Amino acid sequence: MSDLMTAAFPPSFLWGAATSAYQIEGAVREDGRTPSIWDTFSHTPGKTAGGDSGDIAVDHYHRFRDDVALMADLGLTAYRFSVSWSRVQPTGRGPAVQVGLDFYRRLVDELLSKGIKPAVTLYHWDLPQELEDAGGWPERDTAHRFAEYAQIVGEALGDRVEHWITLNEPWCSAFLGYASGVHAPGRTDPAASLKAAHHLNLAHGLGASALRSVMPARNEVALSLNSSVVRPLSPGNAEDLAAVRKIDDLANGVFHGPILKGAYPQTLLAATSSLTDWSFVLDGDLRSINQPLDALGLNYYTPTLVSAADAEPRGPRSDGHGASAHSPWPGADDVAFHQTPGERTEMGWTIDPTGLHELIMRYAEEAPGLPLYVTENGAAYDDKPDADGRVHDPERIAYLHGHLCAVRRAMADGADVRGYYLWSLLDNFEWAYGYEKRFGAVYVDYATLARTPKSSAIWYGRAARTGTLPEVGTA
Ligand code: IFM
Repeated sequence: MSDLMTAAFPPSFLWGAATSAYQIEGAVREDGRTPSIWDTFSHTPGKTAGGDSGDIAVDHYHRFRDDVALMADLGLTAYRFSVSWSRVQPTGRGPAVQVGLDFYRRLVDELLSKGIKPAVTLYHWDLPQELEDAGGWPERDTAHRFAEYAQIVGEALGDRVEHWITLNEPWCSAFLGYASGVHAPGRTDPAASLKAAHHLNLAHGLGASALRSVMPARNEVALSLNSSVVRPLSPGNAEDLAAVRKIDDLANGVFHGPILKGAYPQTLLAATSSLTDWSFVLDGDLRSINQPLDALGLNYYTPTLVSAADAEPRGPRSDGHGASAHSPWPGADDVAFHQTPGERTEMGWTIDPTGLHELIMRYAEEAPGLPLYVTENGAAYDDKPDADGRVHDPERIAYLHGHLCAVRRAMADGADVRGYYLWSLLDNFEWAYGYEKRFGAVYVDYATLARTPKSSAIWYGRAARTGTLPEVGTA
């Protein structure tokens, strides 16, 4: 066994789990909450597996104290959750509903009373439907509405929450929501998706400033990107390398260009010029977006393998983002996506911890000195209770072990990684896949909503308590 596999993580390292509001809360019609785009989308026939919706989800809204107790029993030290915008600001504008904010105040207080650090994500894909009706993310005003909402939540929770994330995975909001349409609001307009991406960037920048204007300076403001590790099918082939460049711009550069460097990559502007002239980027926008960050969140599941789209397809194709006749990659019809070889999870995503190491090292180099968190990482498996009601998930333990080793290796290589949030605390509503895919460390029986920690939860809890990775096969 290599020394790194047994090397301790620093005592300050956060051992967390992550969730999001629409995926777990339920209670969609309670206490003044209004529909978000995901309520509308999931109630549109044919949009989610089995017609599933988050109406009840795992009823966390009513069971949050039990869920916090579960985390405390396991030994977790951090919890990342998101706020439902339409629970706090039902029309997406104007004054807040206090009862909505009170739910999050109670949740935060419960976490703090158990010694668990809360990390708040302001936007995890559930735009108030009223704002979509007014144009959604392709409409500039949505970014200003987000800043107003950020200020409201910052005022309410900024005294007790240190860790803040403006947006979760804006790539999914922009490109799965407005280009391929497999996510809410289900639009299939490539030009609108690029506008949406810019307005999400602007929302991040304006939201970060709004948070800072009302919160103590010690609080950390970050955002979570599902940055892709893009690899060529044939590393020696110049056309495949050009395909990597294009997808890297559309997956990564479109966000970290303006956010970290204050500019969109020229290669991105050129590759999308037949769709848009980017005239929606107004004077001053890039300055607003390029706010200094206190930390960066990385969400990682699997690498992306691409080639030039040859007339003769080279092997099976898949970009892992669901079936749609419309591509989530605007301007990249000349790129083909391939299945990375190797073992896969239930999502069909290849397991490759080297990608996580690569991603962390890339950010450590591109944004030197910026603290990093893995804000999501995990795997879906077809978990089932055994005759005694226990849920054994050795594959998930192996997945977590491999990826946590990659994190530890990146730290040994000099990256400043401060924490890891397993996705997800509980089995939950996996968007277009409904409840078919189970990502939880805790099993949820959807008939009774009873929670049972899987063996991976016990294993991960041991890691959290000891600061070292238990051997696989010990839970
Ligand atoms: O469930 C999602 C989460 O909401 C965002 N990141 C990826 C997860 C797994 O698909």
